[in-house]
Amino acid sequence: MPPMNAPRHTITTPIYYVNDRPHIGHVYTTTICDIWSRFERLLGKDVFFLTGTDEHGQKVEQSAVARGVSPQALADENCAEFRRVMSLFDITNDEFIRTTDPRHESQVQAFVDRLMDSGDVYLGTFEGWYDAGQEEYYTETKAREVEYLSPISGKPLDRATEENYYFRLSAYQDRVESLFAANPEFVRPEARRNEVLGRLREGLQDVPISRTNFTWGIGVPDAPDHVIYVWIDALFNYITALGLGDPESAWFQSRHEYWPATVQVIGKEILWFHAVIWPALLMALDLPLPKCVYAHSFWISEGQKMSKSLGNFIGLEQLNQYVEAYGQDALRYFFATQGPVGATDSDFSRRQFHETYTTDLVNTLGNCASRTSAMIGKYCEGQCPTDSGACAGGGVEWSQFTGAQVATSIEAMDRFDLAGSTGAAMAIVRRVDAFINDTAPFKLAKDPEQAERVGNILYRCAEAVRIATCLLEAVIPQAAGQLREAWSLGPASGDLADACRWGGLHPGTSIKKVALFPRIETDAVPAG
Ligand code: ME8
Repeated sequence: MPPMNAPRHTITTPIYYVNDRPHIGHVYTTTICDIWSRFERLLGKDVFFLTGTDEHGQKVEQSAVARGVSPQALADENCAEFRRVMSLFDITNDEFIRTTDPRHESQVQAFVDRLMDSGDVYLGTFEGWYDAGQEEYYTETKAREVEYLSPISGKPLDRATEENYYFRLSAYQDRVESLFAANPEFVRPEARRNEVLGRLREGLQDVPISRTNFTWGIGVPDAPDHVIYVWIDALFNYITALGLGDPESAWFQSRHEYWPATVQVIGKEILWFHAVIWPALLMALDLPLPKCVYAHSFWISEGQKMSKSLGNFIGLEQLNQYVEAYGQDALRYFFATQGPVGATDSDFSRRQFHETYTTDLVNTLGNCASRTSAMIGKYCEGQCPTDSGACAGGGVEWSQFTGAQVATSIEAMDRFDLAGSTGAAMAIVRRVDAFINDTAPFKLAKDPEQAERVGNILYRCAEAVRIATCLLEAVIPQAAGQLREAWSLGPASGDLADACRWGGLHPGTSIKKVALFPRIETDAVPAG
């Protein structure tokens, strides 16, 4: 439990389409949000971590027809797969919302009602282009730009003429521009923000918020032929999950203070909806805006874009093989350190995965923890030695050095720099390794007169490894738990900065030998 009055921190993932099964992209976004959530909890924040499934729309209806099942049956089946992701990858979400939940549906209708009353929604005729795969409408200008082909699937856009309800997005041009001018951090990373600013300059046009040519969706209040456009339905999940559309509800009572979100994490392909349409909808409803929309880039696979036609999508089965061979922490560590969190895409390759695991987790962290605890076992009877403070050689001012790395690691995580944060923790471990090699306690231990020095060296090694592990706990919770257990460290304290202060490890503590990361054969996971 976070302390009373702990600062709130709300983090969301996109809600995932149930027309298909989960794949690496879904697992990635969810996992990095899990890492951020865990890290913020370790800092003592009161975190609300939201994820879920996007279950309406033409795509789901069409997939259901193709499978010969009802849309709800397909939604139930694939939603169960997405829920499985949460348990398979030890995701600590606080809520899993489904857009077919009646509590979501009634709130969406209430929001649309409010928008109609305020004049932000009106009935009009849409003429333009439609990307059926993405369920996204394009204006003539934008369609021309993409040569009338979907930038995602490559399939031709459909010409669309429809009587729809429209959201008066054009009325929000100035306010959205001011939002971006006043909040340089509203969209991150910078490259993505610039992309949005470029498109904003072309001018905002009203967007359809209802559809009439299928039925699998939430009905527009008092308009039986219309269902609410899936994107509008989906965006509202972020606030219906907190009960904002129903102030009488239990969800509202216990959760409304978690809005606005601290960060809404998405993939770069759905940036426009989140960076422009979403804040304009919130403005129209007089609701606070999220502090930041963070759009990460894409995983590609063995150098190629993943697509169904190439059949190279990394799905749950394959990810499971990685987890079974290398462990859950290995996948999380790979996502955190090698993932496309910034503005460029990342390649998921077996070779790179194996190398990262072996170099960082086996040879560095695992080896260092095992070496240190083995020596404490051998030379200090398995008890944490005392540090007399005398010089032990090796040229490291440990308190200062780890203090600086801890500050870097915490500050990097605040900027969503997962690799930077993890790197600062691993730098501590690497320094310990070099320190052991430089001071050679295993040689000194042969001389009884050097016992104090050996104790000093080993205390410093163990304490530094403990601090690094505290910083890595959100990324590799299983290994951190193992080390806590073996080194009698007790549970994480909820004040990470304090837990990482030099001297937290008490002399006399029982330190058992740990083997955190086993060495794995190169071809542990079969190709593709
Ligand atoms: O777009 N690499 O759902 P979706 C990294 N329902 N992440 C990827 C990825 C890849 N190659 N491919 C997908 C939808 N993702 C809507 C969202 S939100 C109100 C509605 C991740 O099932 C990334 O987070 O297509 C992307 O935004 C999300 O999956 C899209 O999931």
